[in-house]
Amino acid sequence: MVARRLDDPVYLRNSVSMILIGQYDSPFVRRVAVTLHHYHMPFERNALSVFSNFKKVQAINPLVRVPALILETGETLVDSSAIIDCLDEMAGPARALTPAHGPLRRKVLQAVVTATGISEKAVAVFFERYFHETKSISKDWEKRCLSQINAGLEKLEHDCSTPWFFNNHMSQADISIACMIGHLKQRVPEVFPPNKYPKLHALSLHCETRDEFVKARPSPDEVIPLRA
Ligand SMILES: N[C@@H](CCC(=O)N[C@@H](CS)C(=O)NCC(=O)O)C(=O)O
Repeated sequence: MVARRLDDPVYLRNSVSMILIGQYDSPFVRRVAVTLHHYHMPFERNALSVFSNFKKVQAINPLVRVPALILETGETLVDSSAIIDCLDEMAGPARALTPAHGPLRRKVLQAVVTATGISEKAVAVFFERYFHETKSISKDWEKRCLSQINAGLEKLEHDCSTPWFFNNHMSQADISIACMIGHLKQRVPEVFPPNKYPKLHALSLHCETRDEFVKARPSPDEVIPLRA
């Protein structure tokens, strides 16, 4: 069984390909997976859950957060930005989805941090709702997070070009934004009525038909376990 092999420390040490840890319902794990597929870099995946597999994830990342990527050398990388930085370096400057230098690098990175910032706020809203009874949810905190998400989406909608976020160049901005939107639709759907953000909606549809996105779609079992 693949899942058992991937839990075996001996197998992990001797693995010949990279191993991505985490479920695709996380926008951070998914953007790493889409990037790996885009670069045609072979990898295996261990879809550990930060909830139901707490101890196993903690053995890989003390913070119990995903994604983590175990390299062929056995080295473990955590945090999607640090992982993608490494993948860009492996892909080389000609193929890298984040330009190596100059104004476009700054623009791509700024769009990416807005997208990942929105995802962080969406995770915060989701956890606030998930871990509290309705009467105990902090309405002030929820309202603050939702307003931050809305402002971030408005900024991205304003800056969004076509067919890619930056005209004719597919970049890490497109991947991070599309993964962020996919996660919003799943977890906080009320913040993304498609007609409110037509350019982002079109970008998301454009991305989601591509092979690298289809290969990294969350399967129905990649969901947070229900509360007892
Ligand atoms: N900055 C991190 C964020 C990762 C993150 O927040 N991952 C979530 C899953 S969507 C997680 O593991 N949460 C568990 C926790 O923080 O307890 C990254 O880009 O990788």
